[in-house]
Amino acid sequence: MSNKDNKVTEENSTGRYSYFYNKKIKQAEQDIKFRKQYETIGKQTSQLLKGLTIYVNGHTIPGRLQIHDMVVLNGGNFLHHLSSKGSATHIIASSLPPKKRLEFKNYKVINPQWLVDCIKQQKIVPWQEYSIIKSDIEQPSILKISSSSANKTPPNCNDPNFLIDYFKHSRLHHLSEWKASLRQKFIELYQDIPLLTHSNSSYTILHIDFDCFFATVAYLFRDKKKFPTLDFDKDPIVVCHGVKNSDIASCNYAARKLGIKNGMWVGTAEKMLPNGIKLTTLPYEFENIDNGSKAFYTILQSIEQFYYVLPVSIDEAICVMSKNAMENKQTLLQLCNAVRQRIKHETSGCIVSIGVSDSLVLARLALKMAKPNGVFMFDNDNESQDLNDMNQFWGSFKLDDLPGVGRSTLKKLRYKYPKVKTLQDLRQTCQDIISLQSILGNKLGEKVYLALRGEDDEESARIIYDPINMFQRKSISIDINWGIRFKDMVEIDKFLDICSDYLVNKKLAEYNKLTSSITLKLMKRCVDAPVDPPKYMGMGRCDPFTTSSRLGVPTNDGGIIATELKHMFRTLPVPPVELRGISIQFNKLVDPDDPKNSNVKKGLSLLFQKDQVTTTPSPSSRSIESPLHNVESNDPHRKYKRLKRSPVKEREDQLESNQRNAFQQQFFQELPTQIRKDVQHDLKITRKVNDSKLKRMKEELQRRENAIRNMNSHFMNSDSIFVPIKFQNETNFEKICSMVNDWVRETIKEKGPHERDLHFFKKYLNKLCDSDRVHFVLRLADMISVTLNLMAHKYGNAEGFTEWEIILIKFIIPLMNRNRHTFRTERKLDIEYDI
Ligand code: DCP
Ligand code: MG
Ligand code: MG
Repeated sequence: MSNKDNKVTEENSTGRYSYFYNKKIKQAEQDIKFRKQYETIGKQTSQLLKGLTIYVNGHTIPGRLQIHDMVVLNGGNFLHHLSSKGSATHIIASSLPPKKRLEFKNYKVINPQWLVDCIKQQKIVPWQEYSIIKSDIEQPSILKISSSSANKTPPNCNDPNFLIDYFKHSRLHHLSEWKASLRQKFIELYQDIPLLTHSNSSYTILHIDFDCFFATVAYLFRDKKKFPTLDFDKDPIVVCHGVKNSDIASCNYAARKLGIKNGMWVGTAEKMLPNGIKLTTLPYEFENIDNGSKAFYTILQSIEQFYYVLPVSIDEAICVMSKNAMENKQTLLQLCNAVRQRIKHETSGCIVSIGVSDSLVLARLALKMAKPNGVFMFDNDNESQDLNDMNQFWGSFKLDDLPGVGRSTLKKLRYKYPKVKTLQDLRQTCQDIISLQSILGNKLGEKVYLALRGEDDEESARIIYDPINMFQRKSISIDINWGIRFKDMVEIDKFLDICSDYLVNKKLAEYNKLTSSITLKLMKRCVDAPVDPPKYMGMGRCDPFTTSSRLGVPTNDGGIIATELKHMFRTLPVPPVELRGISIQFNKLVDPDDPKNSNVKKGLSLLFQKDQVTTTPSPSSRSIESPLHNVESNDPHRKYKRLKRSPVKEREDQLESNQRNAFQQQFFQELPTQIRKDVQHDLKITRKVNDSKLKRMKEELQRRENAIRNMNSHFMNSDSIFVPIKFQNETNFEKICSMVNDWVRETIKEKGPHERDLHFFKKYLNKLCDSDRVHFVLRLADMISVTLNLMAHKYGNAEGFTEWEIILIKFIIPLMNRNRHTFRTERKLDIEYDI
């Protein structure tokens, strides 16, 4: 009985609901009686339709009574009254009026022949073949690749290869993997070059993007025998997994002229075609897409004028160059065209367009103007740009063309300014920041205000000024929203093991990370959604449930993570059979090579071994050790408890616990076998969680944090704990500072520091870092930076000045960054560095 039915009896004991409820019960009883009568006279019955609930809508052949008998005699439930559509697994109808087609469009509505064929073949035949609202039936994308008909074996989420197969065909999975890998490569390539600074914001930005990338690659690598006369410039072409209800990943510009867009369903696109024009659907060419993108990035990275090639996605990059890198606009245009030519040549014909301007937002808008197959340069300088051109430029964009203006922002702007249609209108209407902030909030208001003036807000500009940090992998996740059909917790636990194995051994290992926080999101079938949604093996309508767990200690131990996931699953109210989708995200990724975490992945037993704790000064490891080893006896609360418990009380407790165990045993024995197994399995997991390494790790961490807190208060006031570090035989830091300052000032004017002096200075800085005194390094760096700034006016061109600049940028700042997470210095080092 469904929850809904329970609710009816409890809340509506009288009235319409109870009438239907009682009627339903009576009819079910009659059906059982009828079946028994049939069996007693020796007629054959079966359990073929067990678990199915069938409702008949309207006139059918065979008729309603015949279908009733067929259903009941074959073990199915016959639904006399459709109280909620979710209560029927199948609706049988011969035809449906348009209103009902709409009403039932998300349900399995089939013609009666399906039932006849099921009984004839004594098996449940696929319902899709018999659907009477066929055109609205979504086909699963994966199935379409591997099979052309629904008769093929359905995907099995219990298959150990299910996850890998799923990822192989998921375009969104490919896109996110590519993006992550491009970001990683960027970090490797650019980590040693100095960051750009805000102070010198005279950069030219080139936003480069392939035109209809997937569609072009699919066309270039099509089966030419199958499409001998296909014309990319004239015929509408789309890339998708199959027909009708699959998404269009990319469509060519011939299709766009007809109103077709990326992201549209194929069925919708087909409706936009004029008579006589056919839509060509081509499959994904993942490997060739990858190759094309590699060629694109290789070419861009080889262009020496580009300071950065910032990856946006597989088909899109932002190239940053100094304004002085090109002589004039003409040479810049020549460079753009040369880049376009090379990319076209080396990708066998893929076209890129380029938007050029002096901010990210303008380059992106210019790119829109450049597409397809062009270059567009926009100069935001009022003096050099003709006012008419300026107005025309802004006037050609809709409000949501502006980066940051999504659907909800658009709605707010339209509500406030119903007459504003273009960005030019908005520029004229919103002359001050206040009015935008009052509609959109402070942050977004400022972003839109600046964007309308062609400037980037601080957050957007981070990609230029702090790309390494921005591109650091912050999380790792998987998202499975198709093919999820489990019977019980045992199956789910196995699946979680596979997910955990994939995330740990493939993803964490690939990026060499540990995780300290997990988020699990489950999609549960909505109460009134059909058990099997129209999209074969899809999610259908679902309610999301999310939970997060902070592990406390970063780890890459698959066992710990799997156990935690199983535990998290059990905290969410999602019965296994109702599960339709799973997402798992590892947040708070940390680097195992970071000395702070060096022991974590090996388990905490090592963590507190004195010689392993390399980043904390020796006194700290001593003070960490002692409370840990004596934690039991030092905990006054525990002592108190122990003292208070009398022997009589202990015996009573023991007795009570024995009784409880005996009762549990008896209770278990009386449970049906399957339920007993399930409950025992669940208890095992819970016990495992309670007793897991993770729990011990969390406790250890807590103790460690307490110990560190104690230690801080212990030596914050006592410098004597530090072993003195000498520079030029001096240990007093103030004196060292003054000495270094004189040395820098003198050598700036000349040829820079002597190699040997510099060697000792670097050694001193390294020692400071090793002994966890990065804040001293910060002070020295700050001092050198200030001196450089003061002397820039007079000695900016001196050899010594450049030398010191290089030392600061290439040695001291990277040294601090490497040590920025060291103990107690983290906050201080978050200071914006202005050189
Ligand atoms: N893509 C996708 N699904 C998305 C976004 C993108 O499959 N939600 C794929 C298909 C696109 C490719 O990524 O071809 C690049 O995305 P673009 O937004 O650059 O789109 P196109 O290159 O297809 O067209 P445009 O000429 O507008 O850039
Ligand atoms: Mg593109
Ligand atoms: Mg793109």
